[in-house]
Amino acid sequence: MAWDEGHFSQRLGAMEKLLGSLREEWSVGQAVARLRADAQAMLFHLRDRQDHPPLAVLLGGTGTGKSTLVNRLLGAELTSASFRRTFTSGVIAAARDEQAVPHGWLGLPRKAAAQAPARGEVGCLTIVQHDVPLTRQATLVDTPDLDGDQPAHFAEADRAFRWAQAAVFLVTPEKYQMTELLPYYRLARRYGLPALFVMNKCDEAAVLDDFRRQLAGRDWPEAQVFAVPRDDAAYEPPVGATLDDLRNDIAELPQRLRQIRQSQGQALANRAADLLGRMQDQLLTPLREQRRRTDRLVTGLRAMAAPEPGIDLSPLTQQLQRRLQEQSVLYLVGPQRVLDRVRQVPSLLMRLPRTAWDLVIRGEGPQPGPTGGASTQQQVPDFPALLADQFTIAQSRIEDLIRGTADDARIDPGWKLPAAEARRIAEEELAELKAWLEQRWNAEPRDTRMIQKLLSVLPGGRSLARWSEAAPYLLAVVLAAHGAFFGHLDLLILGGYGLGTWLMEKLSNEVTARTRRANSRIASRFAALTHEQVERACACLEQRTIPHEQLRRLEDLADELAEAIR
Ligand SMILES: Nc1nc2c(ncn2[C@@H]2O[C@H](COP(=O)(O)OP(=O)(O)O)[C@@H](O)[C@H]2O)c(=O)[nH]1
Ligand SMILES: [Mg+2]
Repeated sequence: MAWDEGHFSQRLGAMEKLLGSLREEWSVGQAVARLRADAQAMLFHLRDRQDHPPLAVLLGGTGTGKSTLVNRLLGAELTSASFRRTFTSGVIAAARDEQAVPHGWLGLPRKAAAQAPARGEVGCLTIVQHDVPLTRQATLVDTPDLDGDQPAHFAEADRAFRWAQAAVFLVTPEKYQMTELLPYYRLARRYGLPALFVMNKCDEAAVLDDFRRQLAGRDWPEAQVFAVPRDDAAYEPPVGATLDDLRNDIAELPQRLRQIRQSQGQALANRAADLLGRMQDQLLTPLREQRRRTDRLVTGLRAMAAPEPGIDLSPLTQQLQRRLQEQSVLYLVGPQRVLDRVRQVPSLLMRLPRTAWDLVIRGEGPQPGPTGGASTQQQVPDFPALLADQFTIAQSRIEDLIRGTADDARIDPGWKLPAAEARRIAEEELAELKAWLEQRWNAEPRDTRMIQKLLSVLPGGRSLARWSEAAPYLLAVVLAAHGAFFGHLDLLILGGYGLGTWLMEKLSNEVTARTRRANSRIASRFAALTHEQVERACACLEQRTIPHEQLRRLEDLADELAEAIR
């Protein structure tokens, strides 16, 4: 494998910076933070000048005796051992002095231990100073448990492994068959890490041999295995495998690292390839997928806001149409005379909306309440409420679309405009229409007779003292007869004439035109509001998605890195 280490290191530095600039809300879980830490670890291995004692990391399951072993090796109570499980909570380095641990090692803030034995802290590197011959040769790093039930502990231990310059794997006769460590044995081989294997609490030769066999099957046929006897056991470790031997081997780590330094190219390339693979799988692929989903969603949402003219498949408008029809029909069919006519022409009934049908056939109103059907018949269509409802429906359609892509967690609940804004559109337009009608009523006495005649045929018309009070009704009629919103409704044709049309004839052209204008203004303002709502939802989605430009930079850098190890 040709391996341009210098170029890779330089580009990886750029990648590390870029990862640091990614906003948390674009990313996929903890992936960015983890990969960034891995990139930093990789950079450490590429750039380390080995001008400090090598960092030997102890790794093992909970209660295997990592902390106890560090203390035994160094002959002091430096790190807290406990029969309580998962006691060590953060990485603890037992070092000659603080300078022995390179600046930025682990990519975590560091703290000098306030007292010994130290317990460590999640997210922090604790350094215990202890100047003895062994710490001049190697810094011993105690870690939380690799197999603990606490994911934070596992992450700490895994991080320490990525930054390690040598590994001391610790097992017990009860635990050596557990699977947690196995992948790390292979990785240590793949990354060219000197590794030492220790069976702690050992009480018979057979388990040690079995452990050796297991290691041989995991890329370590020539593993250096040590045994520390259980306190009360009569067992004696074989020659060369005692605690003292282990201490000597740790002390020889600097020479060993110097010897293998020249042959580390392949190991570093392996590390680099793994890092890139993880970057692709855990970051680039999910980000790319998320970017695609957002693009599709935004396209879908915008298409919803602007239906093709002439083709109205939108359930949104269909529903508004139906509800207006019901309310208008209920209103229009109010007079008993009209009901009787409808009953005489059964074919017409088929065309009535469901609510009107119930009213006509069974005499039931749509909302049975204390006031009963009669008052429902006389209710003027409530445009503001209808429009607000329609807006809420539009919002739930947006939500459905987003949910459909399982992305709802990504959208900030603050994207919704208040439905009252839709209500206000109708209220304002109605108020203007009313004011206009009022003015006509007062200024044009010649219309009065005609208007009074019209009001007298309206259901409840007698109680409508002024024409302006019939404004919502006018809107319903004009809407029905001219289809300002939704195309022609052909509202109700009774016995050969359209009621809507018949009523329209009784309105002056001027009134009709003004009312139609109110209709179309409501329609266009409602469309604008819906558009704004869609844009807000889109903006929320965009905010949660990596921008195209940033994603491209990530991909380009990843390609360059891949190029360098090819
Ligand atoms: N009998 C015996 N107990 C040990 C030995 N090493 C550690 N222990 C005990 O095992 C428990 C866990 O040890 P600790 O060092 O905290 O394990 P860690 O979780 O791997 O750091 C403690 O109660 C230790 O006293 C050993 O060699 N023999
Ligand atoms: Mg411990």
